[in-house]
Amino acid sequence: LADDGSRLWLKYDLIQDEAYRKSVQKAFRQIIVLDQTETTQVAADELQKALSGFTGKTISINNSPANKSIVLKLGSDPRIQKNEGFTISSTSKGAEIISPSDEGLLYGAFALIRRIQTGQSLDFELAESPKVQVRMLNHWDNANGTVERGYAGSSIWKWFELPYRIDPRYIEYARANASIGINAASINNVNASSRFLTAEYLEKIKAVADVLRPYGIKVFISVNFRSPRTLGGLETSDPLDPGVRQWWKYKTEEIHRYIPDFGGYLVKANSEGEPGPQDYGRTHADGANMLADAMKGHEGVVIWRAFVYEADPNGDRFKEAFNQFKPLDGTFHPKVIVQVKNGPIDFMPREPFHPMFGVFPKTPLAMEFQITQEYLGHSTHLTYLAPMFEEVLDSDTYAKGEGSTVGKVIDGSLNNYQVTVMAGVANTGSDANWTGHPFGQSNWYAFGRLAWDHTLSSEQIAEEWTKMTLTKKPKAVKEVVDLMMKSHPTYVKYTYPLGLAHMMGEGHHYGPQPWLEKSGRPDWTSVYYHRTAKDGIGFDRTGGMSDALSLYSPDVQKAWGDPQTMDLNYLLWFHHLDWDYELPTGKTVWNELMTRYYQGVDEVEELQKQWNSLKPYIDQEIFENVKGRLAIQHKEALWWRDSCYLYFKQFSEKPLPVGLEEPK
Ligand code: GCW
Repeated sequence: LADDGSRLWLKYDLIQDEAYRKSVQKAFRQIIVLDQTETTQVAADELQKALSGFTGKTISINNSPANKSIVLKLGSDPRIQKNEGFTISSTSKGAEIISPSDEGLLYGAFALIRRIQTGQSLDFELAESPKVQVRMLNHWDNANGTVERGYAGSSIWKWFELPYRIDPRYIEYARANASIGINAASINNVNASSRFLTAEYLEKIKAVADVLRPYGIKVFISVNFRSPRTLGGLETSDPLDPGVRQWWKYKTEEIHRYIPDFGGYLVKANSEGEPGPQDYGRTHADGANMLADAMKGHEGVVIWRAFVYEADPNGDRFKEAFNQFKPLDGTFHPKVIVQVKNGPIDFMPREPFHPMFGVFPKTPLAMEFQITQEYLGHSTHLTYLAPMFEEVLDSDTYAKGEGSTVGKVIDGSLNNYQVTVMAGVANTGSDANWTGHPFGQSNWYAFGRLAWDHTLSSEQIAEEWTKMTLTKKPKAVKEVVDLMMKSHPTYVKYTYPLGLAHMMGEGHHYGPQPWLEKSGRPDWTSVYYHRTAKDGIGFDRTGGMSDALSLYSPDVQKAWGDPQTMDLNYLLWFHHLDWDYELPTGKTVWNELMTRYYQGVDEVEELQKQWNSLKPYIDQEIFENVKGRLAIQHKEALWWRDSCYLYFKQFSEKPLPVGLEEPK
């Protein structure tokens, strides 16, 4: 036994349960493709690979109808709501997959494979359609092969080899994404180099696009707003300048000569030093609309990020994006989508949902999640992110009354958006197992599943992934799922309990640095966020200097406005409280805070024990890999706990609650 994890969840090993294996073998003797396209061929090949692996018998692919087969057929069904949807009718005597598109057939094929791989009954009817149209990975991969906030090696894109050599991993990447319904990839960092728009790089990107196309994946490019100057030799990049507009028009046409089905542009502008329309006194809408105009006549879209803020020491970064973008709602070109991070600051371990989600009826908003664990322990700490994604998607904005969840904003149903997008910042890298931490794979998997259907439960996704990736033994599956479900709350406890945020080490964003007082910008320090003082802790956003809570609907304000009734996980995001303030738990703020830090460490110890008990059921290499990382996690949970305790104690001047031991 030695599994390097390179196959991800696509493990088509012989089914161990003999009776089940025989029934699969009997039901599916061949694969029939009635409509031959590159994509249906990919679907058939995948089914062949999977079923041959599951049964130990080679399954053939044919094109004339026969009994006991899996039939892939283009067609319609009233239960299919979207082009990429599909139905599967399966019995012990064969299955039929129907979709109006060949991509839908591919997704249907993977759905059938998933059913078998997770050992479910072969007698079923299934009808699925994706809830969101563009389900996308955002790579923060640079032209020099490094990955910004990447913790699993270097970029998977071998720019120096492309377009001449196609790394076989591109195909594995495409398979993995297609298997979870991801249909778009923005291949380079949003801190974008103009180089990606040169003919030299467009040729390389074309080669990648050609590999991904049969798997239903469209390529997007992140663009640098200053490109007309850096590449085109123009004197300005002003979006209202006719020469600049012409330049983007020509560039967009050129891209389409390489990639006719180009997905579109992703733009980070006037954010963290990146150039943008504001450099010329123009608005985000001016910039985005210019690019959308350049896209005229093509299917591509412009995804414009809302991750902007200003360094005002007396302001509140929480409100910046809202303030800059809210007045622009209704002024964007129909091809523009505004991409918003899940929370108002920056992918902190737990943030309240971004207030923009409640107030953008006229411009489609995209969700941006971070799959890579920038603030969540990189690839060292075991943190299953789906419960956090779920918490955001299920949050109620109350924009149109109760039930106006963020999920319904994103899928377009609340405001009738014409284009819908969910993006995740990728955690892929050149490591053999793609994500560094073996459980990092589950975050990639879960993101794709939730982008397809945000109503799936994080627990159900964990169970699927575990059965496909780690073990099928019911007892062990239960333990692994339990461990995964506990992991995010545990991480939050030993790092940022009670709604603390932004206390990580400067630059690398890994360990604790709550004492950080000076940085390149006032809102990059720690003290700006936790506001610790002799009189207490937390950022008061209920009025006064920051009334950020007022950006939410009255119902949300009510829910989060009162420390006695609110979800304590968001407490210090909105309230500055006296150390002795008594919480509804019966503990003071100080005692509750310390109790959570200590619980966090204890819970890591429990995770370690739980993982150790799984040894007989998990591949040895994966087992040892996770075990080693958990040991580091334990050491670093202590580091977080102890340094935060010692730091806060200087202000609270209080002892640890009874029963908790001083750090060694
Ligand atoms: O989270 C911060 C990161 C930056 C990143 C930026 C962004 C790509 O620290 O590395 O830049 O967000 O999302 O633009």
